[in-house]
Amino acid sequence: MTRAPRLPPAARAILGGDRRALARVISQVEDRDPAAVAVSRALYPRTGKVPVIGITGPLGVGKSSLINLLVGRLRELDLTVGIVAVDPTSPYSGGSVLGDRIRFERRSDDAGVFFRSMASRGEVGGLAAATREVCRLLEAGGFNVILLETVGSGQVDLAVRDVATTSVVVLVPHLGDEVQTLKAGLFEIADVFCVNKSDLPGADHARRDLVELAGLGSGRAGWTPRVVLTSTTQPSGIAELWEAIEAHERFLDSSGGRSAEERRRLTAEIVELARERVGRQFAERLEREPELRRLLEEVVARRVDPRTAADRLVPGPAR
Ligand SMILES: Nc1nc2c(ncn2[C@@H]2O[C@H](COP(=O)(O)OP(=O)(O)OP(=O)(O)O)[C@@H](O)[C@H]2O)c(=O)[nH]1
Ligand SMILES: [Mg+2]
Repeated sequence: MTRAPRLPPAARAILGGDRRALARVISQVEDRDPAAVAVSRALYPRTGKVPVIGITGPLGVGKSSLINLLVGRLRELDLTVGIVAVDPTSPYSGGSVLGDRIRFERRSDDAGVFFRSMASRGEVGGLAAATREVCRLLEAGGFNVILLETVGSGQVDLAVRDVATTSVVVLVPHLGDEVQTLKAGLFEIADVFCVNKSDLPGADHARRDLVELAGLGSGRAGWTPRVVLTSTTQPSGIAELWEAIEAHERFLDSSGGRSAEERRRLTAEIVELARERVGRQFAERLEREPELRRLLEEVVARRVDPRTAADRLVPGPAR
């Protein structure tokens, strides 16, 4: 008979619903404190089952307001919710993140809701891996649904696809140039389009545009993105937004896409972690090892080009 390996105390505390332990380990993950590694490792086999919903879109479209109402809806459905807000610049420094914290703190007496904001500290690399780890910790802490807010700024939203099971792209009426941006990037990641601020004029027009755009794409693996209108100031569409998200989650199960997507995301995570480590090792070696330092000097002197030098570090077919 095999015994389950003993869990580190912090992992046991998290599984037992200890929110302070959860908060502490999340901080360690953010700080890349090696203390978190054993905890994450021990909890990993118990994760990967809850939906992670990415809520992304340009600045100020109402992502936090939507999350606030979605949380209310999920609590009505008796689901517990972990929320991660990824701030691409700096957290706790005023602005909307601080505002979000204050808003969410009103729910701080509700043990079914846990809010956390994370800093990317200007580096996109590593962010997806850290965010995934935090989502897994929240899952281990017993939350049924994870909501992930990221500001749409190119690379960060693309990273959302490496974390979320369903990605919601939030927009507002009068898309204009945004539709162009969508074609370039956000469009590829959307499982659900949410036209928020539908209390403002132009919402129906925006919906028509998006439905048309959504129909144009081949749809990822047979899914045509849903388009939902919402307003948080004159609350409407929130139940529909959750239904659209659930429909996509059900689609993942019925189409077999869930495991394929998880496999893709985990591949991205492993590659990201390995790339980070290998990159650091090579940078150190180029400084330290005499032979590699000479190679670097050759590149600096323009006698060897960077690609040839990289080929010597990592032999392989040129691409
Ligand atoms: N008219 C209208 N205004 C809204 C609606 N939802 C949000 N707002 C307003 O839009 C502003 C931004 O809302 P947030 O929820 O902070 O938006 P956000 O996308 O989280 O913003 P960032 O995190 O800064 O990108 C606030 O002033 C909200 O009151 C809506 O449905 N209708
Ligand atoms: Mg926000």
